[in-house]
Amino acid sequence: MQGLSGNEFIVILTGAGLSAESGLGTFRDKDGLWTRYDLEEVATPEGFARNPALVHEFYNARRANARAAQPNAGHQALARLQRDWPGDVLIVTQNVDGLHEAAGAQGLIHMHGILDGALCAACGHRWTAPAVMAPQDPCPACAAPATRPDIVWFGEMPYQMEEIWFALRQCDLFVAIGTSGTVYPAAAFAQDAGRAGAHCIEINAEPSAVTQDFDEVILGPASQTVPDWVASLLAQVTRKADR
Ligand code: BV8
Repeated sequence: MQGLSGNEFIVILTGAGLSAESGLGTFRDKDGLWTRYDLEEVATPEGFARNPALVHEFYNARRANARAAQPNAGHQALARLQRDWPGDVLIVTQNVDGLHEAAGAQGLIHMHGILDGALCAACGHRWTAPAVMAPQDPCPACAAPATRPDIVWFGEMPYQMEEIWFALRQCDLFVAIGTSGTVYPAAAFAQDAGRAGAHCIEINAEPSAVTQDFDEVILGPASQTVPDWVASLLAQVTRKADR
């Protein structure tokens, strides 16, 4: 996108494809998580009620993988954009790993929760999740054996939706990176932003299920396409500053 002033408000939605090159699996690619686990069993409140031990096992394994992973050039480039772009840059991530934070991201919303978070289903208390969580763990605040991963499961309200919808209505540029466009309400964000006048860019390894909602599509691995895209934006700002 050319002709940017540098004051544009940019909202960036990220998905599992951004963390894929950090060694964390995606959900719907070949060998993806949902090809090996039944989503209904491990990512719904009903599944957790039926078999909390299985769900904790699933998230304990992902928490260990995520804690051992490093941010890649895509995460680093987005943190650089937040530092060097004069306008605001908000990252809304569907990812539950901590790789955006590890790369130095500032304005960040984890709309589907975080693996490092634990939540008490009885009193709502939140704390940093231990490496291994188990069904009978007592809540540190109310002692109820009602602890769960602080993750948004299917059928549950994603976090900070009012803030996200407000940002989508205000932004000049909406960019979706590494997400298949199959999970709502995130899959509708490009439509929401485009309807409010934003220019929408999709950055992905392949066109998503909602690719038609975007004005521009950049295909390739995020560890290359995202740094290139960020460099092209910052070059416009630097050129202006040099005048
Ligand atoms: C909601 C938990 C109401 C964390 C996740 C019936 C009842 C209730 C709800 C529904 C229903 N039917 C439909 C719904 C809505 C439902 C939904 O959308 N279902 C789908 C399956 C149809 N949504 C919900 O239930 C949501 N809540 O609707 O509540 C409501 C609605 C509006 C407002 C308020 C309330 C809750 C959804 C959250 C569920 N939790 N995960 C965890 O375990 O991780 S979702 C799960 O999928 C992940 O968290 C992830 O966020 C999400 C999307 O996956 P992606 O990130 O896109 O990953 P995916 O593998 O799919 O794609 C990877 C992409 O990367 C691909 O495009 C690939 O090409 C690309 N890629 C791969 N490698 C690279 C790459 N790109 C670049 N470079 C690479 N190297």
